Amino acid sequence: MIKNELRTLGIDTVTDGTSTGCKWFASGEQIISFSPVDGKTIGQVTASSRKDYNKVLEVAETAKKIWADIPAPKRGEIVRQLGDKLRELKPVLGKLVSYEMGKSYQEGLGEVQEMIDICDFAVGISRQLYGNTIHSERPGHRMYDQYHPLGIVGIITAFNFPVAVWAWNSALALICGNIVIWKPSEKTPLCAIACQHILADILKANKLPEGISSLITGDAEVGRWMTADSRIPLISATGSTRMGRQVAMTVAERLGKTLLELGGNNAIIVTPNADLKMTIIGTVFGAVGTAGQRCTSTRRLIVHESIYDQVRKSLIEAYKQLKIGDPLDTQHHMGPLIDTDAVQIYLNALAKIEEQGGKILVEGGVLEGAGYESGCYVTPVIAEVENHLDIVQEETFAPILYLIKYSGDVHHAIDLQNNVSQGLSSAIMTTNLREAEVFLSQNGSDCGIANVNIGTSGAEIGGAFGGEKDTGGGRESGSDAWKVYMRRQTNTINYTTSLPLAQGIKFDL
Ligand code: UN1
Repeated sequence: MIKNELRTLGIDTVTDGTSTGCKWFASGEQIISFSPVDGKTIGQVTASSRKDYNKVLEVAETAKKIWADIPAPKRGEIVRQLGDKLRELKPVLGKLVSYEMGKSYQEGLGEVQEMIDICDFAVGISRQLYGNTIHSERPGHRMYDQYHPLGIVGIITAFNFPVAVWAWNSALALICGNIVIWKPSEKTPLCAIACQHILADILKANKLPEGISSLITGDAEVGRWMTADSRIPLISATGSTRMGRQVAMTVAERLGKTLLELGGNNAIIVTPNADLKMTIIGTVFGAVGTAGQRCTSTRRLIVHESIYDQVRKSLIEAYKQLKIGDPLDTQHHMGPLIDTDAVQIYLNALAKIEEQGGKILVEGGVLEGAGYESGCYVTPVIAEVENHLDIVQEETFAPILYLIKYSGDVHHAIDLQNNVSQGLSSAIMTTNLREAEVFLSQNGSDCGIANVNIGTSGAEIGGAFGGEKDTGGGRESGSDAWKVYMRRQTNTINYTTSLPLAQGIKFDL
């Protein structure tokens, strides 16, 4: 189905999954890449063995010194070339993302656009790695802080954004002077291989050595090699809270740094002052986009009692219009879940909703018949629930939307919204300035992202992306997230002929 695209991206359907740049090798287990679109095998990848991993680290150790010595704007130039290449390959890579991961082609293109955007952003930042100048308390002294690269950045990514999250991390890590080692999800290895090829070709054309960007593939065990490895000062990991906790503990034990972007349980508050047309569009896209498999997907809709029945009715109507099927066919709003395990998790969640006293308003189910042979297509669900149910507290990576009623003023809705362990994205639909400002205030939303009259998903790369509490506290992509990829050094220079001590201490010999 995507033979031509694979050819354009330089991917063989039987391929090695370890690379230090242009060199490809691997001696581990076999990973099969299945498309959830039609259940067909796309390719077979040999995963990394411990021996392969050690080789990658050896090459990385040499490359990191060379790369760190290249001036930051010149490193930015490499990232600029990456952005240009991605512009050229956007339709091809977008299609592979759609076919291997199952999101709609539009969303596949959107994901590649995020890669392009972060490259542009990083190029600009490569000339703005500013530190502060500080006035010394001693005469004839100069003080400043400066940022240096950390060395090696390990990147662990999830299947749901199989290319963009690598780009957010790599573009910034690279301009900051780090080299990168990426372990993608074993569910989307070909997307990763495509990205590695694209960057490796650019590095080669610029006569840069092996090891500036490396790829390792495999299961959680391969991830553990990275997290336990003190040669990798920063691990940036995206995935479930359960996975993030493991990563955090292992990296903390060696006092390394982590950047964690974990689960969300994102809500939209709909107040009596909401624009209902915008609310319905924002909610439906947030809940069924990427088949509910974004960490920013809308999971809860917290609606004021005065408009509850109206919103419920409109949503049920909107869900009837949804077309589910091949994500490469632009008529369809929603494609499949990533695999049949994800389907099982969705079915278990539906059973739990009923067991725990929730009421299903829009029925779920697994689609069968022509076009649905992969067994990964499900229907999106709306359930009427109370916020405190155990199942509502969990992040189920599927198109299940919980409808929750609130009464009283906006503070009650905010309390419900904050009353989960996760803290990634949140939104309020209101045309009332007071409600919006209360939501954004210090005692308002406790999430890393808080939007007004926008849904919970689809953040722009220019803002720092991430969240609080069980979401892990990390920030990626825009704003000053680049600082996470660098170490800060404070420098004090004495240009006098005496040696005054700080704090006025006298120490005469
Ligand atoms: C994710 O699901 O891990 O805000 C990332 C969004 C996208 C990124 C989601 N820009 O929905």
